[in-house]
Amino acid sequence: MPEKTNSAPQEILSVVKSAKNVLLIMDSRFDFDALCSTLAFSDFLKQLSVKHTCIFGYDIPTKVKGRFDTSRITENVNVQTYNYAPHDLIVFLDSGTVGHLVKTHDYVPPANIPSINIDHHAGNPHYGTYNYVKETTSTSSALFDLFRAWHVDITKAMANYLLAAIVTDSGLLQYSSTNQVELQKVIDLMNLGADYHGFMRYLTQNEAYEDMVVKGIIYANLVFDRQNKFAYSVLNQADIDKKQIKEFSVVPADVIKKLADTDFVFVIRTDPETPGSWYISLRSHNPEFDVLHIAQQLGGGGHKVAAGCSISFTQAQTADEAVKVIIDLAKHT
Ligand SMILES: [Mn+2]
Repeated sequence: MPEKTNSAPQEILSVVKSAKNVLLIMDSRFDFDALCSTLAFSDFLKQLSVKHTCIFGYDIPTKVKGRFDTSRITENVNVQTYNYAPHDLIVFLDSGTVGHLVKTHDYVPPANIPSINIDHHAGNPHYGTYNYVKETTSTSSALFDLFRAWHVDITKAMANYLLAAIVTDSGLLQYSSTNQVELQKVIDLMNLGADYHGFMRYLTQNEAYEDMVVKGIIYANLVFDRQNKFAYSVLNQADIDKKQIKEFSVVPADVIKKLADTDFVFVIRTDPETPGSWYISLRSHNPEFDVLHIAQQLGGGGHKVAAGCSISFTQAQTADEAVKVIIDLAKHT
């Protein structure tokens, strides 16, 4: 990957300060990093008295709304037909590829409005007019660096947002991205008032019934190829509907990635939000195994150890055929 240059933090700050009406668009792949980076950036804009709007193309999970006040984010906005005219700056947070602003992966930002791209995904092509991409645990971790460089007054609320994103995007401080610098950031955020224990309890000791049921489906459909050191599961929307599950927050591939004696795992899904294709999320069990390479060959993206892509129903009519596509690509990884 060729080295791309980041904009200087002070240059980004002056762009933000001179904006009249900023638009924050949340990435289609909802997670705490996408959400909390947006909330923290919004609080920062409030401090600067910069007018702004936060939009998201989909629903924010109900469980999350019980933890964070997301009322400032307008949900289910069609970002492809949205009227961008009132805005003079767009901020993208946690979008490794700008196309992923929509689940069909074909989003194209308006050409006439400058943008800031703040992110942590490997291979982010620096699609913004201004870019700050740092390979770290989370976008919020990169944002924390910017806030400190900008001498922002990081409130307790902002510290809680940043901490939630760092903790979740690092797999509860377990991924290899969790180094001394990131752990120190957690300490620094706790010193700013962030409630680490409260958030951890909310995350780990508070499982929704729906999530347990979905995990049950994923485990029931688990296929383990011991010889070739991979495993996969299939999560069909029909099986979810049969159990009358309307909403869940399980990240399917994460459920099986700890399986011993595998190089990698993946979950194949049908998702009503991406009709016409299988959605595949891949995870490395062996940290040396590069699943991003597989995803990229199918037009997807992500990280070396956690990546996603889709395969159209015309390319693979059944889940078994989709499995075969992945396995053939994996053989050449
Ligand atoms: Mn992230």
